[in-house]
Amino acid sequence: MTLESVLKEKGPVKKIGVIGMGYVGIPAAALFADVPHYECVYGFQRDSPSSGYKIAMLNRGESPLKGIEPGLEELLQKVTASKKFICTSDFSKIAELDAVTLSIQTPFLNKEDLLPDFSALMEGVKNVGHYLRPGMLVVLESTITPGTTIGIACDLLEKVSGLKAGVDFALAHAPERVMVGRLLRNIREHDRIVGGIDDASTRRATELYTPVLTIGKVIPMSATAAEVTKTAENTFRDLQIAAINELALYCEAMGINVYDVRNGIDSLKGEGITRAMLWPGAGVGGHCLTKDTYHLERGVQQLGKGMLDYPVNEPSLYVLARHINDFMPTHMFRLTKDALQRSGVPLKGAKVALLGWAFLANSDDTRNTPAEPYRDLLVCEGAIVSVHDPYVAEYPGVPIVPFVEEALQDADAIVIFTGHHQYHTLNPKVLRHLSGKKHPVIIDGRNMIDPDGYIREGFVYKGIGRGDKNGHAIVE
Ligand code: SAJ
Repeated sequence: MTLESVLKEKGPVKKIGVIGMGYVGIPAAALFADVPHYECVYGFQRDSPSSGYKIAMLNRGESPLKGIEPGLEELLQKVTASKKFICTSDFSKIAELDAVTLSIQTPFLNKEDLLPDFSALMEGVKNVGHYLRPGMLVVLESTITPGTTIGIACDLLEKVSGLKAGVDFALAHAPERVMVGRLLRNIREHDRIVGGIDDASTRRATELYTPVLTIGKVIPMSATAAEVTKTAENTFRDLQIAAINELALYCEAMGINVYDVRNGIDSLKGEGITRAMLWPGAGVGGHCLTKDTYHLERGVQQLGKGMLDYPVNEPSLYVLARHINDFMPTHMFRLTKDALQRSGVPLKGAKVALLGWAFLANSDDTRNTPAEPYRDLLVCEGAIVSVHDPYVAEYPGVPIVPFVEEALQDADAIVIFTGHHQYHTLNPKVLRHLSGKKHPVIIDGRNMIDPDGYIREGFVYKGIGRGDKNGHAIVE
């Protein structure tokens, strides 16, 4: 029997399981359950001390996710009321299903060796293997190193189940492309990359996802191509940011305004001309761009072993981009140190108001925030750092003050690290009054303020990419 005939015998996809009730799995399960011809969807969640609470919450139609997710609660209410969605910790129910997707986090163990921790995902794969039956489709949605689907995931499924991938069951990778705050919209409207280990698997996974797409369409390819697509789409974004960050550093060194140059380059329009200019800043955080490059690199090292033709002794452009972006907090530190020197304040004992701890403007997401290495450098030099963030209430080991005035009080230096809306309205006169200093320092890491207003107020100003202003005369 071929896989095609096994799937035909199984009949169309009707019963679905989603493993991992997180910000990817919950909306995915709710959307599957909302498809009329899908009979039922199980959301699988381990009944662990840390996250077992989600099971009861979800079965009440409540979302355990933080933040506003338009439409999600209503959808959960609807699909739980109709009993089309049930959250359970009973993984044996997998045996009844036609398709199972896995949306389990693949964090990095530590920043040094940049090796991802696949243990949770592989635990999920093993659970599926235990209950795998002929004709089932297994889909990995987590972001994974290229080669994982056809490699360790396939091997583990076959080992535990005794079944053969591509013969007895279908296997695919369909990477998630959701962003917090627009989960349902992203799943419905983004095109969906669907990569099977073979054509029959790709077709089966296409059948699974097509009904949840509204504007988006399925883009079929191989499983490994899908893994490379996902990791490379973030690698390319990180590369674009590094390109403009490097240009900003050059402009500072040459005494010009990077935003003049950016506007100039951007003016080159016309057929097929793109420059995709992004924005320079104090650094790159988050859990996507900071790790997906390293997934891609590991993929080519493993899968492409001995096959890669690349300039001898040259570093990967993509890893170099990561290093440039990770350098920006250090550059912010140097700008702060130089400006304090100009205002005659020693770094040791200087009071620094650090505005913005979240890695992303107008969000409370602090994962891999670039503000942390910056703060560490200051603290290491004996500066006293007061952190404010309108969206972040707490962070392990870092006191965060609730009111910006508290951070600004007596500050020798004010450093804008995250582009929160609130920081657009900072007023130089008010800041100088609160700081109480003759020549307070202002460092703009996200192009949030007008330098001239602060320089006129007697501030020592430094901004990323602002070579035209960073050496300004101090107004007495
Ligand atoms: N950043 C810059 N300059 C820019 C853009 C971003 O310095 O021009 C910095 C941000 O301050 C932040 C970091 O990069 O610290 C990441 O910002 P991001 O806008 O890329 O947000 P992420 O990390 O949440 O990226 C996600 C990704 N989505 C998924 O992986 C599903 C990414 O693919 C999306 O392109 C991105 O959201 C998006 O466009 O919102």
